[in-house]
Amino acid sequence: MAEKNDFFNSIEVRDFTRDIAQYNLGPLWDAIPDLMKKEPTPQAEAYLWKYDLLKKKLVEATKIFTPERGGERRAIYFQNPGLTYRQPWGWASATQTLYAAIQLILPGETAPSHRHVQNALRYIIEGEGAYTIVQGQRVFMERGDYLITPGGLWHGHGHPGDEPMIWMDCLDIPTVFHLGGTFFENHPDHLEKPSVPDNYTAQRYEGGMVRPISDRYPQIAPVGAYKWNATEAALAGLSRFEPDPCDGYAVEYINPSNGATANPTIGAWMQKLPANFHGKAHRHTHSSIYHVHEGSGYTIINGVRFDWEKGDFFVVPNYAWHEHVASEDSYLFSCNDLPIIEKFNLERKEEYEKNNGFQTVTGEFKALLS
Ligand code: GTQ
Repeated sequence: MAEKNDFFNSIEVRDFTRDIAQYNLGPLWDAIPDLMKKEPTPQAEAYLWKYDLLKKKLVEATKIFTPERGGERRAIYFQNPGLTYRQPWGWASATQTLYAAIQLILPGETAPSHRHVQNALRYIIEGEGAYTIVQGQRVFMERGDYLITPGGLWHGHGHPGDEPMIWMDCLDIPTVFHLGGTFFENHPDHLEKPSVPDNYTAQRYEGGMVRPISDRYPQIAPVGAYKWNATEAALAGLSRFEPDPCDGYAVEYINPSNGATANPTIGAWMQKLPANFHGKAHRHTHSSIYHVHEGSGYTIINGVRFDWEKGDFFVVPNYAWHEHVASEDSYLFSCNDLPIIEKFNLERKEEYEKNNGFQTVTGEFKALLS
């Protein structure tokens, strides 16, 4: 080892490194341990945002941002503190691969229709009466619904109702940025006009387990909205049996015409953790962003305890040990980059062996309060 350090520290080697740097070149022998780590060491950090703070900032944003003035969506994104390398505004990443945000629309407002190659999903948190219009279909949103807008589809939002609505967005923006593949276009009309009946796809799939014969061949988005009632019923059925030791009772939203994840690049789950559930710790290559639909508890991430309650958001970075504990019956919505990770054949999983599968708590995360 001493010999290796002598080599790296030698004047000859340092001078050479400096010399080639002027030509925008670099030495592999210096860089390889950083370029190819033994296992994932993400720059994204485990982090948690309290709902009280998020809601307060969204309400403040209604004072400074209006669709007339801003021409866009009123969304505030989660900036992972480990991924701020494009300062001052950061690089809009919650995990290495995924962007997530919280969006508020007031009655009477519209968010203009546009389309982009990035895949998007929404999870509805509060309020009712607003719709998103995707490829000519108005999809009315209610708390607990999961919606998808796969890449390339026109989408805008409108709100004929009478109370503010809040939802979560998640998109593969950082992935598309790194792949250098972004394309974006505004719709020629401010808000696309309906061309099919309201809530068309959810009605076509109302039964859940059967598909219309016309969907025998895979469609991009045969279902636009996965209604809360159906998800809750699926979890009620599942919870009559033994829970998964790490994840309790969990279901994944899928595309019923091909069995793949509902959104091509972003996976999404709803999981139910019964009161006093204490899941075992595990880790996996993919990363996840969680939103607490209901309940309270905590998640230990790499030894640090993150307490959560209804509305909060938290990030489990790649390959971080994590275990969930519920104080009361809880529902966690989460989305993840597993489909991206799988396309590169990178998914690996490990169960925590020590201490019967439970981590030792070494610290507590102090969330920023409003
Ligand atoms: O509502 O269509 O947070 O296109 C980011 C990009 C929301 C949306 C975001 C978007 C949207």
